[in-house]
Amino acid sequence: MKIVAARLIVCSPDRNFVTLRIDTDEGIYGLGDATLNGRELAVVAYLEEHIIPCLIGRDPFATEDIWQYLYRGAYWRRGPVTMTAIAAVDVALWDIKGKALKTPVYNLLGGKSRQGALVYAHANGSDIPSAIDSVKKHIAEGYQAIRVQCGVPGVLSSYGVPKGDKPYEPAERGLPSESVWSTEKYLNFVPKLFEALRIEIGEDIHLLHDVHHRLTPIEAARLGRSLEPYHLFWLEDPTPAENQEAFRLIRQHTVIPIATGEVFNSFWDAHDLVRNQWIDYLRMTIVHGGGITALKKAADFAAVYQVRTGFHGATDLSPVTMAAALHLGMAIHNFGIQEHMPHSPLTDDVFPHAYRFEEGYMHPGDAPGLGVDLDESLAAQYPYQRAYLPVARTLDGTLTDW
Ligand code: KDG
Ligand code: MG
Repeated sequence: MKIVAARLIVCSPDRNFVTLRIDTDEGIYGLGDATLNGRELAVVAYLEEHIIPCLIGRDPFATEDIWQYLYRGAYWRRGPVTMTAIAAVDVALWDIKGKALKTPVYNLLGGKSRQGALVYAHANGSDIPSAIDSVKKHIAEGYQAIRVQCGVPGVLSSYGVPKGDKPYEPAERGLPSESVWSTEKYLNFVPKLFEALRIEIGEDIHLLHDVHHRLTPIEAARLGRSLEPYHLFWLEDPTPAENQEAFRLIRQHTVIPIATGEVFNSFWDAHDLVRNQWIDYLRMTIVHGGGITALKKAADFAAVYQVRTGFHGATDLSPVTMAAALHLGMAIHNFGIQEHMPHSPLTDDVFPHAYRFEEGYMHPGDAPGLGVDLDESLAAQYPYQRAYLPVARTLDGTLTDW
């Protein structure tokens, strides 16, 4: 079998998605997600100008060799644009392999290790009562694990909380909006949120929280310690992770489980975190971390240190990535949990898929390959629209981590 063509489909069914389609001489094609939120067209250019010409004529089964060719062969290693482009190729090739062998991708990665993938939903509210309502709504839908984000009194537009009555969506069309941040108000407020939640919903549901990289290590340690009575499933991105050593300090002060890695694009971003057991969950994602080939190795390395996976799964990761994450999550032994932020009904129509949610778990389905398709004529009705993630400033106007 040979690769005969590859092209990008860029569309915006409620939000932007970049999808790579690779075609073979046997009529089988594969899809890979190439969406890098807010920097979408950089990946399109990387693939169209620099990668696709090198793919034509290659054996699509050679996922390892093609990965190495694109990674080592470029000389310039790593970086989100490069690794997203490599991931798109890699995932499309695994899809082709599964379709050609007439089996779901999870069978090529070790077979099923579990019945389903535990997922966590996003609950949010502008204040504590509305956050509690949102959690109860998700419990009624069957979720057993729920991330909770809440408006902080005195802080305009907190992370993870929608501005209107539409579901929360991080990217906004137009130029970047600006939000305001106060560490002190946040640190004083969050324990009250989780105290109220445990009183209202009891002990059984897993609760998670995303700090979104906004604290210093010692502030994060204070937060972790103050949340210990509410036994969170995890505290996510407590501090930026470029300096992996920062997590040592957090670990010295609190036993709260720590998750990080959604912005990592190489396992080297996580190497010290994992081998020192400074984290409990690795959130690297298939689309930004180099694809199934790279994430399988990252997960296996993490398994040696009893670190489990918690793959990123926000709406900016397309249904192709959701499917890839579920296939890999079904197969590896150290799967922890999968983020599930449902796509809009329109996005789901553009990307018909075999995966499904049932009673707190997701199932990748048993279709050959990844089990996701792309309705190109529907996608064509929703062209790309420039969109960005917001930026954040502290109360005195200093730009800070969003
Ligand atoms: O593109 C950025 C989003 O995916 C990110 O802000 C979502 O932090 C996030 C999460 O945990 O889903
Ligand atoms: Mg996050």
